[in-house]
Amino acid sequence: MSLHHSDPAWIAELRQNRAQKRFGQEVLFFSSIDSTNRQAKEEAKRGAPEGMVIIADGQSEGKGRKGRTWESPPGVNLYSSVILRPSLPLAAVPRITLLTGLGVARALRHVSGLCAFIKWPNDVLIGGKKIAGILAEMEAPREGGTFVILGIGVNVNWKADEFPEGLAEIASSLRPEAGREFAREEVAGAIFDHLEEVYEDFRTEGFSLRLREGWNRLSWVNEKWVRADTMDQVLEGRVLGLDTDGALLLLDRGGKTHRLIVGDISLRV
Ligand code: BT5
Repeated sequence: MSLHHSDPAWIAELRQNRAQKRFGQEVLFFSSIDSTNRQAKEEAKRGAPEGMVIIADGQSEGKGRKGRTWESPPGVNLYSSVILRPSLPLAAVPRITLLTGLGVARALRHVSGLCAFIKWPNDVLIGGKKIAGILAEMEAPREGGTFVILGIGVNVNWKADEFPEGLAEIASSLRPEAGREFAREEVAGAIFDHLEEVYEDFRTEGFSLRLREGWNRLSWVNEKWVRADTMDQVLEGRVLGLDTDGALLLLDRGGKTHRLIVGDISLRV
């Protein structure tokens, strides 16, 4: 397709590597875009198939949760959105976020050999710093065709001294952590492979013991004393792990167990 002529080598490589796979069999690449999640939604509304991936070299309005910004400088990182068409209710989105975290953490371990952990609900950390973030958005148009957009941002070759003010303390990228550069097609390929795997498990077995145990093993917050902001309340307690429904269990000082579905967690020292 003429559309692909100006695509960079790493995208051509990725397409070749994904030709026989489900996630990324079709890759739409943009050298610059506002947000790959926004674009993916548009593609999904036009009927794009499950597994289509939107990738951008840089984003001008990369989105985090709750109106937050995802810093997206060009040329160094991975900004991708995968279109899913699960037959699930809206309430399943938090579980999809958890599964994606598991897939991304496993993929980053695989490509870098580093100990990547999941920080509930949607971050992946290496060395205690945020390397990747996930933004899962579901839409159920009235005319049917429910879809989920899995937005995944990974800091790959971003250099430590290039981080904006304030972010360097809490975030990092694969390059400074591993002391080498990474091919973006490799990072992307590993992520899509691991996502395919967890998503397939989820589809066939639901939120199974195997998935929960896999998640709990890579959880950064389990057994730690945390402060959780759940939108309607702020809680403190020790994290016990995920329960069968995918809620995070928090045991407070008074011995009461709370079930968290959405929110943010910070560690208390
Ligand atoms: C997230 O939100 O972590 C979800 C990020 C999803 C980004 C991807 S990129 C491809 C796709 N297209 C989009 O438009 N978005 C998705 P949240 O948990 O709300 O975290 C946001 C916070 O992370 C910010 O407030 C910063 O503190 C921090 N942050 C911003 N940019 C970062 C970066 N590049 N690396 C690490 N941390 C960052």
